[in-house]
Amino acid sequence: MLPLDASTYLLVLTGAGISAESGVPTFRDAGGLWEGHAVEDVASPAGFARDPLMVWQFYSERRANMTAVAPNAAHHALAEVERRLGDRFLLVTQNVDGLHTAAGSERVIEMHGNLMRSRCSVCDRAPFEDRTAYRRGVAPMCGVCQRAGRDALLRPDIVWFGEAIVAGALPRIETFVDAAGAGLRFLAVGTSGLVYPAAGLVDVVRARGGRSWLVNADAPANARSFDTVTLGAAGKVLPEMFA
Ligand code: BV8
Repeated sequence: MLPLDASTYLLVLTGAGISAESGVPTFRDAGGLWEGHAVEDVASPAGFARDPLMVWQFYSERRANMTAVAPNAAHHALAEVERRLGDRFLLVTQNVDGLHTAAGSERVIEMHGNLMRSRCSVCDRAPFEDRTAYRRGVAPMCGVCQRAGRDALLRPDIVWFGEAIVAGALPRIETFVDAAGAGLRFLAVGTSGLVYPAAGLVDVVRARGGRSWLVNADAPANARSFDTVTLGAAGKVLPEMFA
């Protein structure tokens, strides 16, 4: 159980595992998204420069899959806890599937971007909602650049390996952790603990004396960093977890 009281500040980190029961494939489980793809080929600037059509194909298939998925009980459980804690709750997700927002969560940081947005790979136009930019075999181009006489590819509004995470994410987390003081509690759900800086959040919390919980289908790389580890499916464990 994760006790919530008047002094609790709850920081939550989620990964692909929280969306698994919604039918969204994880990255590294058998049959996961990366199966058949070298990560650096589809989730890195070099991979995009080398073969933008292959990268657009990879992300467009994931966008198309999103129309058939919905938040599960784990997403809804976190939205309920946010309603109880208000500004003493902060949800940081590595996921780009938008399911936390769809479940009603508002205090959400999408640290790796969002699958349903695109942005220009050259100009600084704002990222925009884009569900259909890609037609098989044609890499979408930026209209703003075209009008300025430049050829520039659009890209998914996703943080790739080697790119800085979404601006402002880490300072917002630091501010929350500072405000929490002795009431700081950290919950990680459905993540293999392999990707930084997300995987290092538990260490940030421990350095402040905060207590940490992990809910995961199996023991991930950084399991030993957590005070309490519950192995199980997030959709089953989370609804029963908060006292
Ligand atoms: C950066 C977008 C610096 C793509 C992603 C230290 C050493 C070596 C390298 C580094 C290092 N520190 C930083 C790096 C570089 C790199 C990194 O961490 N590499 C790793 C591989 C070592 N990090 C970066 O590049 C980051 N940027 O550090 O920038 C910088 C600073 C300034 C200026 C320039 C640069 C950026 C990382 C972001 C990469 N992008 N995603 C996309 O989505 O297509 S990462 C990708 O992995 C996804 O976002 C995904 O969310 C993330 C992590 O994976 P998980 O979510 O954990 O998913 P996974 O499948 O792995 O695990 C699922 C888990 O769920 C499993 O454990 C499973 O058991 C469990 N599960 C399954 N079902 C359930 C379940 N649990 C509960 N219930 C269930 N039902």
